[in-house]
Amino acid sequence: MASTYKEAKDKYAKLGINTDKVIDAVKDIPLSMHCWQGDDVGGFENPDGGLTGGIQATGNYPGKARNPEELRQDIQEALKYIPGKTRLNLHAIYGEFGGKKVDRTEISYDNFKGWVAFCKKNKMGIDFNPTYFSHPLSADGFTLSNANKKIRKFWIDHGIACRKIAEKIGKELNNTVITNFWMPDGYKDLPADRLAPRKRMEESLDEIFSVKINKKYNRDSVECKLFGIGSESYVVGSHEFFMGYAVKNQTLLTLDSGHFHPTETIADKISSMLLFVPEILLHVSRGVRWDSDHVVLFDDNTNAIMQEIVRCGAVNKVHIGMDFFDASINRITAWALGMRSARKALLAAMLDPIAQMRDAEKKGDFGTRLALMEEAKTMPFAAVWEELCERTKTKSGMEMIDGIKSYENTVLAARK
Ligand code: RNT
Ligand code: ZN
Repeated sequence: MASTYKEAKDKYAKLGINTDKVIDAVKDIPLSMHCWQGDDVGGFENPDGGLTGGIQATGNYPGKARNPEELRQDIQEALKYIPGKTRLNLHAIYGEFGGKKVDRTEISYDNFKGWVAFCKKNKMGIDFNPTYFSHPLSADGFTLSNANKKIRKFWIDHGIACRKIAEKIGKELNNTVITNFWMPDGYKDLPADRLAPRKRMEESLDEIFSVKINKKYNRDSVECKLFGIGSESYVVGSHEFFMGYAVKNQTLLTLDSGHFHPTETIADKISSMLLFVPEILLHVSRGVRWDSDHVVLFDDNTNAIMQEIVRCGAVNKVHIGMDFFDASINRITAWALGMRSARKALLAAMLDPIAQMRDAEKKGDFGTRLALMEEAKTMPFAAVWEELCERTKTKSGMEMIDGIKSYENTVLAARK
């Protein structure tokens, strides 16, 4: 135990906070790491197919994973630098298809066995996503809300196939998979009919969710969005659409930090939605001027999100997942920094003097409330973070930076 930690521990103790207990608790809160940072949302179905759906990974940093083995190798490397319980978030296009063409309606659990084995070995839970983009049948911009019945049916069947895969994964791991539905459906320019696609989207989802799946092993979530590239004027699955859908059908609701107006933060939405949906899924991301999916940092936005989860007492009801993909930097650095930042923010939120802040609030003493929030920022947080990394045997600081560099110079550099 470092002496700086002992000092920090004493300081926090004066505020009534037991840092040992907090370290113990925070390391067990699962954070879901998205597989798609590792290969720029490419997947293995058609690696040269290109990313569509109005999302974009920009950059061309060398050494990206080209197959499941490389992706797993990179995840394994990233895990050395990521403290605490980590889940793996898979997209349907990351199945292992053995060079065969397996269409999205045909995928099955067997295509994901390799991932299950990997996650068992690493004691990781799995989350899942049907892939409603990067496919010829999503090329006109519409999937579950497509006016063409056959296309709609195709995507409904894909959704059902994914829920079944997720259920089986959950059974195998004796754990609950959260399956997230994000559909890019929308128009670049002003629609003449905003209602009909939304009605079709609702009906398609109803059909997908009418298939009985054991909730112990799979729970479904729906993700809203303001706009995408090429769907600037209209997105079928807007915030109101999916908030309404989730409340009515009691599914989970996914809140992605990049999916709202630029000055709107998802932090303030958590306490409201917790009253009306059973659970929430977060896609923690960092939009720079638009939904650019930059690497998550230990910044005000991430802190505000984690503070809300902790202050709502909702660590068991809010599933925290990452959603960023930067192709312009080392992808393992991206994973490590994003995951570490989220965990840091969670730790910081749990070290806040919440009882004192609430006491001041009750008394109407808002000056003290504000002062406590400001004082908390200069508490010796870094020492507690370092202690958490040490206790979880996580490499940090220069050891992390040098470790990733040497992996880049050896493993990544050999990928040509
Ligand atoms: C897109 C959504 C969605 C995707 C992933 C790859 O804007 O955020 O969650 O990023 O499914
Ligand atoms: Zn997202």
